[in-house]
Amino acid sequence: MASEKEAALAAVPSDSPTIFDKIINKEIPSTVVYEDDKVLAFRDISPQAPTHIIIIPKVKDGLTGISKAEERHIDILGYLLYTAKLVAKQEGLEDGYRVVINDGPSGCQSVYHIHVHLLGGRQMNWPPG
Ligand code: DGP
Repeated sequence: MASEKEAALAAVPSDSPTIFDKIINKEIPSTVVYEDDKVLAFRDISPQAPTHIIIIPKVKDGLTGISKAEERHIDILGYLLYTAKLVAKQEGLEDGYRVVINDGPSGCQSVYHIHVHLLGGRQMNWPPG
């Protein structure tokens, strides 16, 4: 299996449907930890921490990544971050956690449907790799 970096460098930035659409539509399985009418949160297939959850908007609306954000996306961007807080509490991450948005090849983004990574359950390092 390619590393996350290799996957990111191989990914072609586009607004086409991604694997996350299949997860939203339940065409492929995922371990969902939170869902409402706006967002879906599920466990990452390649966890980088004991808790590693991906939070996505159900409607992409052109928001392939944070660099494509427009004013119309402000509400959903806030909602994604608020959901990260809710899920962190649900997961019992009381000592802290990390919230990450990768963008573009240099940011190690491999899936072009904006997503927030919620990582926790171990001591994080700084700076990140
Ligand atoms: P990023 O590199 O920021 O684009 O993160 C994409 C993440 O998505 C990566 O950590 C692995 C995860 N991922 C990719 N495909 C699947 C999948 O089919 N199922 C699940 N649960 N996670 C996936």
